[in-house]
Amino acid sequence: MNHRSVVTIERHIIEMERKYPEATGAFTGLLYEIALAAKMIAREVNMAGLIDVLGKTGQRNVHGEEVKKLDEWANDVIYRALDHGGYLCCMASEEVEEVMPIPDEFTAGNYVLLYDPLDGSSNIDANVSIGTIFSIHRKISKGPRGGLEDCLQRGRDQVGAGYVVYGSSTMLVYTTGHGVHGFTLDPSIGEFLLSHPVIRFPTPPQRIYSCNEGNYGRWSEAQRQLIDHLKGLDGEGTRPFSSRYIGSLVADFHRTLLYGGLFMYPGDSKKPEGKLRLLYEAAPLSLIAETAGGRASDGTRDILGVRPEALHQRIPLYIGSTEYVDLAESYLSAGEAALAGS
Ligand code: FDP
Repeated sequence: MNHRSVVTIERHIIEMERKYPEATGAFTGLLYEIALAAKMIAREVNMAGLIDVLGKTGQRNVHGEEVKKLDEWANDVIYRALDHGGYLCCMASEEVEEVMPIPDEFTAGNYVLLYDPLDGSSNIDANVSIGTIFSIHRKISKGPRGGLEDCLQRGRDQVGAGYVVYGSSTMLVYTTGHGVHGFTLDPSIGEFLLSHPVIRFPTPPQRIYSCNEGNYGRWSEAQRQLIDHLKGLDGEGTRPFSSRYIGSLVADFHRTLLYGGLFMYPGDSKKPEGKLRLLYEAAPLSLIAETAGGRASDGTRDILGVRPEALHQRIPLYIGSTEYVDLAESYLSAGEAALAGS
C-alpha cells in the first residue's frame, strides 16, 4: 500500500484482512466499531471544557478511585457501540467490577474486548492528553456466551490491541501483530486517516526515562540504583537521560513509542504490584511495543507471558526501547540476586 494515498482506517483494516485468507471479516467490523466509539469520545473530550461535563459524580469505581462523569460516559459509549455487532461474547472494563455480558437479545460472537475507557482521567480537568486502551482476545470458553475464562488470557494470546490518544490531535494506534499502524482523526470529515504506517521504535532511541519519581522513597534499592544510573549519578559517567512524565499512560507510552525511551511504573513498598492493570493497560501496550520492535517487562518477566489471575490485576511495568527495558531488568535482577544472597 502506498502510504501517500489517503487511507481511512476502514480501508486499511479491510486491506490488512485481505492478506489473511482465514479472516472472517468479524475483526474488521470490531475495529470499525472501536474507531466509531473513539470518535464519539474524542468529540466529547474536545468539548469537555465547554460544557458542564467535568467534575466528579461522587461515586467510586471498583478500585476505590473517584469516578468522573466523562469516564462513565466513555465506558458506556464503548459498551453500547460494541454490544450488538455480533462480534463479542463479553467485555470487561476498568470501570466495572465484573465481566460485562452481551445482552441476551443480541447475538454473541467469538471475540472478547477488554478496555480502559478513559485512561489518565486525573488529567481531564487540566486539558492534558488522555486515552482509551483496548485489548482483543478470541473466545476460548465452551459455553455459548463468554465469561471470566475468556478474559483471563495471556497478553501473548491477544489477537489485537490498540489505544486512542486524545491530545493536540486524536490518534488511534492499533496492531494485530502485523505492524503497528497509527491514524489521525481529521475532525472536519470525521475520518481516521493513516498518518503513521508501520511504526517502529526509533534506533537509536532518545535517552528519555519516564516515571513518577515522587515514589522514590518507596522504591527498592535496585529501582533507585536504576534511576540514579539514568540520571548519571552513580559515578559510571553515564550522560544523564532526560525525564518526561505526563502521568497519563497512553500519552507517556505514545511519546515513548515515537521517540524511544523507557516508561516505568514500578512496584513499591506501599503497592508491590504497582498501579497499572495487566489486562487492559500493560498487556495491550506490550503487544504494541513488541510488534514495534520494543519490549515490556514487569522487571523480571515479559508482560506478554504473564498468566492473569484476576480481572483487575495490577502489575509493575517497564516498557519501551528494547535496550532500556533490558537495562532495567539487569538492575532489578541484580537487586533480587543481592537480596537472595543477603
Ligand atoms: P489515572 O490515575 O489518572 O487514571 O492507570 C491510571 C493512570 O492515570 C495512568 O494513566 C498513569 O500512567 C498513572 O495512573 C499515573 O499514576 P501516578 O499519578 O501515580 O503517577
